[in-house]
Amino acid sequence: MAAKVLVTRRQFEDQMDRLRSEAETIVLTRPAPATREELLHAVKDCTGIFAHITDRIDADVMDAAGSSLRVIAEFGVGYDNIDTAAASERNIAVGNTPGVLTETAADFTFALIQSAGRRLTESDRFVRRGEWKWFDPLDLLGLDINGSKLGIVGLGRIGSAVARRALASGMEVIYFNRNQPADDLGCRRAGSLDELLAESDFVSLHCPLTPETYGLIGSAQLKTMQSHAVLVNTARGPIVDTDALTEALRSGAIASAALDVTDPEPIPAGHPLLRLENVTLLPHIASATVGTRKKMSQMTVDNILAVLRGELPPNCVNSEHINWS
Ligand code: 8YV
Repeated sequence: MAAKVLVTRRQFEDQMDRLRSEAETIVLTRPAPATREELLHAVKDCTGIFAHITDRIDADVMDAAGSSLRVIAEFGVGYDNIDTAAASERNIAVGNTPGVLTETAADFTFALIQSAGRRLTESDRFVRRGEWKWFDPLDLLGLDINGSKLGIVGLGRIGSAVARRALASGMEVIYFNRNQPADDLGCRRAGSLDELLAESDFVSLHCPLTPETYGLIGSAQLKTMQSHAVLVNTARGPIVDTDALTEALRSGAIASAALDVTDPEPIPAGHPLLRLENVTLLPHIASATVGTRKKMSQMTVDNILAVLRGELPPNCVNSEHINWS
């Protein structure tokens, strides 16, 4: 029987052609993510799944696929939507796309730091509403980038790339990491998360979503931040407690936030965050450039094709648990 691959969202056609040349390829093309029922049905008898952040790939999905399933390839570097322990137990390789989006995500994060500091989205809305009547020297005052202190939570690939941009722009950078990074770029390691939060003018989150980082930034942590401080999240929504953040923004406990990721995602219509002026809300687009998304698609297909040929994915997060011999 020919191998079957499920692609859960529309993707670049040249990459789909690469899959089609080696496997029966099913692409779910309707704009919305697959419902749970659709996913459970569509995975049946698949050898590979080309997965996206919107798919919860847990043991039930793996079991619905059946014993043919050998690879789950995530379109992204973060793979918190995949139960990797369940995959390892079933000898299923999990692939991802590290490296290729690092600089793109860092460009975007630094743009958010600058935009939030200088209140760009708020100022744009002010002009569009027709409220800009005259020059006011005391209106829409922001926070300088140069000379400010940036606290990076998670000095990994993307965190370090953001740190390099910040250092080049005259910021002081401190970081908080569980492990000692290979190269800390000469930045100071904060003794604790609280120390980083208390000292920083800008805080940018770059840790993966794990049970340890779920709700890492809650009400107590937001109260530790300075009232002029800015929180930027381009990592994963559930690292921040949304209700606590909404309250901190409303009460002025912090000055503003810029969020590319939220919990829930998307933020539902009518959510109180949508009524606040001091927050920028973006639709999870940190890696969304033509060049980077094309490379991510190619890497995801590379991960699947390797497995169809009997090899491990070139970027495999659970290789030590896989034994196909
Ligand atoms: C992806 C991301 O765009 O790589 C990641 O972890 O969050 C983004 O780059 C997202 O996963 C879409 O599938």
